[in-house]
Amino acid sequence: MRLFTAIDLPAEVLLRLERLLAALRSEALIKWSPLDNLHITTKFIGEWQERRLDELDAALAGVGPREPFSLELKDLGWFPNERSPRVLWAGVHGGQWLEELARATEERLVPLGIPREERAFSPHLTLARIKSPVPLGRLKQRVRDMQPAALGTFQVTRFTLYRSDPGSNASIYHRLREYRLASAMAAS
Ligand code: 2AM
Repeated sequence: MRLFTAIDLPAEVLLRLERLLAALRSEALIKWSPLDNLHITTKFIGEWQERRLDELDAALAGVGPREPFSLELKDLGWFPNERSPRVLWAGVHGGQWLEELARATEERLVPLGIPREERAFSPHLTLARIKSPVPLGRLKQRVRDMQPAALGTFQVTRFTLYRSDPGSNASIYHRLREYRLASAMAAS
């Protein structure tokens, strides 16, 4: 199975994203992410054997303890760039704590044989994928007009282990386990 860890979004942020996507979707015929699929990946694990799930679970449970931290969603942009885009994203600003969570997750998984990412951690929400050349002028202009697209700030108190299954249109993500950041647990 194909796995990754991610931060989920609270209901009020999803509501803003729903409105944003409703405004953008009609501007271009590209592969828009279903609302349910939106998440912030902290570590892409890749293929993993089901019989080794407990091992992975134990490693992820050891990622804490750490403070819950605040994360801001704003700015829209294109990967790799606006001229030849493959992904439309919403920006994720979590400062050093988000970086640190991603780094700690990665380090915990190295002893299990899961390699470190070669590319720098670049937190984002994938709003749409561009798989084939289609007219994007209207969408690009709309995205420019919407900047800085403030989508909200929220506290990160946990992260989730996901399984990604291929779907006919978009991948289907299943929540497997949740991991609370330790101080959040102490506070509740
Ligand atoms: P993306 O949305 O930018 O494609 C499941 O595929 C999740 O893991 C997605 O959020 C995806 O990010 C992320 N991911 C990171 N590295 C990946 C890789 N090498 N292959 C597939 N997905 C990856």
